[in-house]
Amino acid sequence: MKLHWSGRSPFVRKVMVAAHELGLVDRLKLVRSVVAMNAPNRELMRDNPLSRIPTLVLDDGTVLTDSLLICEYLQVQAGGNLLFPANTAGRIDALRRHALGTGFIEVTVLRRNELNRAPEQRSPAHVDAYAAKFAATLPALEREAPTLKAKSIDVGHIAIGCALSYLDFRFADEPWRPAYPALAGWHEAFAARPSMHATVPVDG
Ligand SMILES: N[C@@H](CCC(=O)N[C@@H](CS)C(=O)NCC(=O)O)C(=O)O
Repeated sequence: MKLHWSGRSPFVRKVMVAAHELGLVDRLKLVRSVVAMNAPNRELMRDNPLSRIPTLVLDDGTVLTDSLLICEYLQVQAGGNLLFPANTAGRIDALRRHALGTGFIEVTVLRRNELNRAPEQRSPAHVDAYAAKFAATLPALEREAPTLKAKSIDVGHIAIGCALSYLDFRFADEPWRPAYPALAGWHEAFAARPSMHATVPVDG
């Protein structure tokens, strides 16, 4: 399987953590694909017209896009239900936490993109809106800490863990741990997993 990959994408990291947890990482052939919202990658677009990563190309040519779908495909390949609980209540809860974590990644990426624009091109309304959503999500995640601790890993843990590690990678000058101790405690343990160690973000 070919995975359009980048070592700095938190969405790609979700897939890589899942692949490590499921013992499938050796089945992935990583292809470094550079993306930017304002610069479509023509090579990548042959596989994914949306020019987004992660994009997984199966051996029969089928293309899977979106990190959650790719995680679910990997789970099916591995068998079992480690990342997607079999019982309905557990599955809905995992997907609920996944949506919160992935939504946080989306807001954080948008916020960073806006802040990276030249000052005269920035939209103050967007900067303020992203900052407000960012600030409101951290306390919501703090309230999730007991639920996160109740189970070792599923797709919800992966999304929230990768979201928080993305803050450390891109917003290191905005320390979040002092205000959110329960979340910080959970993240410290989660970040110690071999799957997280193996996928530490890299620029370039
Ligand atoms: N919902 C998608 C989002 C993927 C995404 O936005 N990836 C970013 C990289 S971090 C990207 O490809 N951006 C380029 C673009 O949107 O043109 C997923 O979960 O895989």
